[in-house]
Amino acid sequence: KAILFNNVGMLSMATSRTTPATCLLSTRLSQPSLVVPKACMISTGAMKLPNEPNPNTTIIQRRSGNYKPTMWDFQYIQSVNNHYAGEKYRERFDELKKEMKKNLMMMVEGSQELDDKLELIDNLERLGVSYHFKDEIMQILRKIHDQSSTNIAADSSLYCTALKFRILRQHGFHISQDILNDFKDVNGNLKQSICNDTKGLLQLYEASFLSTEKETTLKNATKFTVAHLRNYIDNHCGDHNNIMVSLVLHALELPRHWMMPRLETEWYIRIYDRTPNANPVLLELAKLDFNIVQSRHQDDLRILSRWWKNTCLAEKLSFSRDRLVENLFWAVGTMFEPQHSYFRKMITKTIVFISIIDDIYDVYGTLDELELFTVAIQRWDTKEMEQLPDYMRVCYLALINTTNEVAHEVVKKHGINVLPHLTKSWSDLCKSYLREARWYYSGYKPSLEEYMDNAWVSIAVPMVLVHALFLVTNPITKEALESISSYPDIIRRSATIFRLTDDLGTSSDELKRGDVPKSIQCYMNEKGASEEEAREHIRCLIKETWEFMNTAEKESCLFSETFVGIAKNIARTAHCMYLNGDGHGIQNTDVKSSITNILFHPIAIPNAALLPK
Ligand code: 0FV
Ligand code: MN
Ligand code: MN
Ligand code: MN
Ligand code: MN
Repeated sequence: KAILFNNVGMLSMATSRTTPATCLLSTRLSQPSLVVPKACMISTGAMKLPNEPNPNTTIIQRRSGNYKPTMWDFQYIQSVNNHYAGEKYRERFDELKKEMKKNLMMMVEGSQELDDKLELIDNLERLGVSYHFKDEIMQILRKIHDQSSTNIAADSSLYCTALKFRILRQHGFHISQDILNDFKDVNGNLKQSICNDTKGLLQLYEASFLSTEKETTLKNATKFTVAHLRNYIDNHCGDHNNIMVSLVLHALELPRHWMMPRLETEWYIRIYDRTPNANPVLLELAKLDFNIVQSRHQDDLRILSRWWKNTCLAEKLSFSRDRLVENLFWAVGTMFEPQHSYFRKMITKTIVFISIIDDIYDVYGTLDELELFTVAIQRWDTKEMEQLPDYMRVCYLALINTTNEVAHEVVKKHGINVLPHLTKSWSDLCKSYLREARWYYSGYKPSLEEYMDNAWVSIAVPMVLVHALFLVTNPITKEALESISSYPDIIRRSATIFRLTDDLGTSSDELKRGDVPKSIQCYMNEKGASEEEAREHIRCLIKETWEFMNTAEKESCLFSETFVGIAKNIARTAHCMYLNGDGHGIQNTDVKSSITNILFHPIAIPNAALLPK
């Protein structure tokens, strides 16, 4: 039986629904011969379908991602154990934590310098241990905030002012950019006299990324500080022992506000170790906590890898990315604290399905199969499995199982059935995937606006965040439930940042294997711009979207701090994953070493320090 596609391989959803028989054909391997149009035969490395059928069948040529196998196999993952879950470490940790708490409590009423208080809080956050001292930190900050609104210290340094601004704003206190007015000249520009104050400039640089849309002082501060900090690096290059050089280089790569928290911690522990006058209690506490948290992530990973093996998805859909460890890394980037293990496991499973289903749409599936799969997802019914080719069938049922597992958890906890919200988020995602596939097969080149209108959905962040919302929100309010289906601003902005950073990192490879033009290419087509100009434009859009996100955060009271943190952290993890190309699919060495440092290698702690006092 021959199947004829129309010219561009298009088959509308309506057609496939009314005449399912037409669609079935390309997918049934037992069917004798398939006539495949040219559009489906674009191929870099043709692949055969699994369970090769009888020899009369024309094999559909499919594209290939040429993805490498995972770098961490099942046996290795099962053997991973850093031993920091042990009792002796717990006891030592508790001692250190108690001591730190005492210091912080003294600081609430204490007369320490403002710089010292702010610096300690900044270090606690950077070293990844502030989650143990939330109340104490808020008490200290509330005092600082109250004092700063009654007496304005005119002689504060740029360093202290910028640090205070950033920390207070990060914690939701109202603080105006006008606090920086002392550092502006009569024309309203930042004074030239600050341009040799590297420590102050660095803090101002970090503070400037908290800008909302309309805060021009802060926005100008980014440009000003970047120029002067680059200058500083040019004058000190090769000075590897200079901590300030390391700090500036690191900050210029990504500002604090855009950094994945665990990666910042792993990096900063090594810097803090080299810092003269480092607080020894804090340093040991940070190292120990890092390793204890890592051992929890290793527990997550061992459990997930048994689940992953058991799904047989890597084996049955061998064309797709086998990236379990990377997928957990995304989840860790989103929420690392040890108590959120269940969240991480469920989010990792969800991301596993993104990696696979995205590859089905982008690489492996024929357009007919994709139409079918999209309908099946919209209907969300196990009966739909009959219509699907073997490889999709396994994935479809596994997806339904995992999604049901999330819904089951929520109904147990809150008595609310969120399954319709979860399935809608998958349906929206698959529709956006299909739209891209249709563009690809028809050779259509969207404008940047038209592309982005779809691409913030097709990056899958809205789907992930809908799942995340239900997993962390307690109680789930009617307002949150009602607003979620239209994807509020905080979700859209996070998704946009993720999409744009993903395009910067992955589009070169995607175009080589055959894909729709991504944001960079859309802009080039539309404006006749060079690739470098387009990339610069995308980088500006990312900065601008962060400003929108900062505004949305200030204004949004609909969602918990935890959820807003997740939305920001997923974008931050994307910044880190795509900093030097495609860290997720291609497994570049930077991301490999990041993953190794976060998930596998504990930080060395001198043994002596662990002996009970
Ligand atoms: C996207 O890859 C993908 F599958 C990722 C990044 C997995 C993790 C996703 C989230 C945490 C939301 P790819 O670059 O192939 O995506 P596009 O959309 O460009 O095909
Ligand atoms: Mn860095
Ligand atoms: Mn893709
Ligand atoms: Mn895709
Ligand atoms: Mn991509």
